[in-house]
Amino acid sequence: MSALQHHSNWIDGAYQTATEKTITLINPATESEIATIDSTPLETVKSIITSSLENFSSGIWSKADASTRFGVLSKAATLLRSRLPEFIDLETQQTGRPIREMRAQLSRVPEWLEYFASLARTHEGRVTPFKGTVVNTLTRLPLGVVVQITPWNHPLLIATKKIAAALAAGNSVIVKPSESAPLSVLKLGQLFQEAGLPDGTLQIVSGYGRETGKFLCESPLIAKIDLTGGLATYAAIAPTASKNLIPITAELGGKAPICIFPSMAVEKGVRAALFASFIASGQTCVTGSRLLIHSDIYDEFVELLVRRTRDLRVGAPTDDRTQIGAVISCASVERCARFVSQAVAEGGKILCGGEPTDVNGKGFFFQPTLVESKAGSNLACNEVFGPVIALIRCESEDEIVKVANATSFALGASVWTNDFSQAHRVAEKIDAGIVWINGHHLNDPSSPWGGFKESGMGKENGIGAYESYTKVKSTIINYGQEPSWFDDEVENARYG
Ligand code: TXE
Repeated sequence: MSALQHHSNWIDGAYQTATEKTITLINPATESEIATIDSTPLETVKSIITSSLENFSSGIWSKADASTRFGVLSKAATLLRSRLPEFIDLETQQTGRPIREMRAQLSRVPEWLEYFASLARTHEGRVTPFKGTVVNTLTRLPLGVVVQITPWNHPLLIATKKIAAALAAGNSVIVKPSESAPLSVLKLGQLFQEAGLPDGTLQIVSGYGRETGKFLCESPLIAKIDLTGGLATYAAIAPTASKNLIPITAELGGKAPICIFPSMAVEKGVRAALFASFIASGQTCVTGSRLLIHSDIYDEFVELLVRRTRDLRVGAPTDDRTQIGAVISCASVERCARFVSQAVAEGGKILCGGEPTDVNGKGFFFQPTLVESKAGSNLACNEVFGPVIALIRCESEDEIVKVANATSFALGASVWTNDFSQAHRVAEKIDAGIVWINGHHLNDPSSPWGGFKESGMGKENGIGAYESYTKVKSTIINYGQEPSWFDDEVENARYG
């Protein structure tokens, strides 16, 4: 029997171990084993779905009034805020991301609970301008049992975004967190119970994506899938979901361009690029992974950027001074290395970094890397999901826009300029779900988040996310006194 702490599934209001079969979690920064979780067998997943369906049809949450939902979600926010340090520690251990990043990110997560609590309390139905003596009301109902498949890069933030929207709308929720970083999400189960959420309304199930996740997504009994993950995962689940008429919100990959124009002070642009590109070691869907720099400032900009990148402090995530932590796995390090060697084979020039590294001989680290690349090359078009950034010299505004739009992804993009007209002109032409002007990574619970093209469909955040967890019911009330059809008087009146 392993001496590691086991973190069980959260099912029907209790931590329950589903199986002898476990998955061992590794701290990516130290390579040490940190805990085990269930690899939940399919029979158990099946009974969890049944139990969630019972929870939904009981009405205990699906028919709870708005003020109850508001109260529970608000209390969850307060509890989370008071327990942030334990969540931050877990997040740092399981992701290998620097503790200073996790502090900054997690301190904002309660806002998602507060925002969706408020939406639950304030969102109103509508009355349409229906013709005649009719009142037509539109009310929003929860969908049913919804499945959320979440990733390892921002485990708590992404799961909380999705859970908050779904619960606010009255759904019963089954979350399958990433098998690489599920610990903080599993902890949410008890927190919601303490906040007053009825048992069985939120189930958190561990396991591999291709087993547990796949089984959940293929169930015809569920009402929606909300996925943040890779395009391959979307492609694996979409055919069955489509056959079962189950809607999917999909937040997939990205290849965000950072467009730097000459009016931007070089110093400021460089700081912006460092933040956009290297936060989370480049493992976010909106990582500024392509720097499109106007040739008027290219040389000066690149010279300073290279110097600053070399100064970034790679180190132990638990050290407050560390700026760059680990990547999630050994496979991730290998993927970064493959991208670098292919970039070189395609004529790219490594300006700094380019190699795997370690901290005290351990860990899955990759040096912050800048590669001068050609538009259209592998590194310029495909997602690395690591700290390997393509630098592309562009001769004009038009070229920057053209290159920015020349990938199959369209999630995030940022435009850096002090020319007000140029900012609007370029932002308008960039095909992406999120365009920042003089900013990057800016996120708020009220602001829709999601991409176009192969970056996915649907939105997280905002009123739209809440509404995507509801279905609209139209009730048509006739208060007229006219005689009914098949009455001669009526037929003559209409056709006479
Ligand atoms: O994602 P996966 P991975 C992108 C990024 C990255 C690539 C692969 O490009 O390099 O995806 O990362 C579950 N049925 N993003 O392999 O596998 C899995 O268990 C149901 C971008 O880590 O998609 C986990 O819970 N579920 C993204 C979740 O999907 C399945 C963040 C995500 O894992 C499944 C992460 C299946 N068949 C990766 N297969 C972002 N947008 O931020 C896997 N899963």
